[in-house]
Amino acid sequence: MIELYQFPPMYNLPNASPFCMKLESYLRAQKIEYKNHYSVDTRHSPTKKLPFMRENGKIYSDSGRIIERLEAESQTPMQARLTAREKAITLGFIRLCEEHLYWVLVYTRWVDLEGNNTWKEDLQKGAKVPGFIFKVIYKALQRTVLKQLDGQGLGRHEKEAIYLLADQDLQALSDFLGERHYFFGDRATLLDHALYAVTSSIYHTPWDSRLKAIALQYENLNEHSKRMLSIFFSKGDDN
Ligand SMILES: N[C@@H](CCC(=O)N[C@@H](CS)C(=O)NCC(=O)O)C(=O)O
Repeated sequence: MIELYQFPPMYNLPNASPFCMKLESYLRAQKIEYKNHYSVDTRHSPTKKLPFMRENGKIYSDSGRIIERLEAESQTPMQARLTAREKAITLGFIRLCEEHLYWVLVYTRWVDLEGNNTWKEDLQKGAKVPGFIFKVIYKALQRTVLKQLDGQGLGRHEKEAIYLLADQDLQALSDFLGERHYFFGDRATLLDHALYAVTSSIYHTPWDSRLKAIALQYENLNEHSKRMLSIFFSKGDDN
């Protein structure tokens, strides 16, 4: 059985991390048995990021690479019915969600204090450490995040530009999804799992975030996020 190591649930979502959410809904969709271990400790992960999993004594990290391995081992891979073109589109859009739009979510949480941002307080509520220790940990984490945003490049733009870039991402995803329930066919495939994981995190942001206001303009993406949450976690109408 797979042992899944991921961050704890937050904001009435299965997870605070889109990558963890994507992997967990994939496992559920594929009816793969797993056991959850909630933790914020990234030290045992080969990439020092979550999620990671343990199977037969071996540890694997990176949601995308884990899914790739599970797909290769599966008798009924999720992506099998897609054409090469659909798989190519999937790869491009997943990169957009995870390597670009995700970073705007990170910026919204950790950097943009507009709209009564409660990220720090919300993290503190979930942390089981005294306030003064939390402050030190939070400062260190924020420093790391700022470095990552700078390295990725998004953090070097001014705020207006960052949200404009996110709007372009969401517009492209919304246009491509159109009126369909799923991107390809009548069942969710990997792109659906990657997308809802990021958009749900945006829609469930409890403060008045600029990113959430932008995303709410895309009704089909909001419906898609609710649909995926309700199918795989019996959640969805509470954002
Ligand atoms: N490509 C990785 C990304 C995982 C990732 O970025 N996880 C973040 C949380 S959303 C993390 O663990 N961050 C801790 C850190 O960067 O130190 C995947 O798909 O699993």
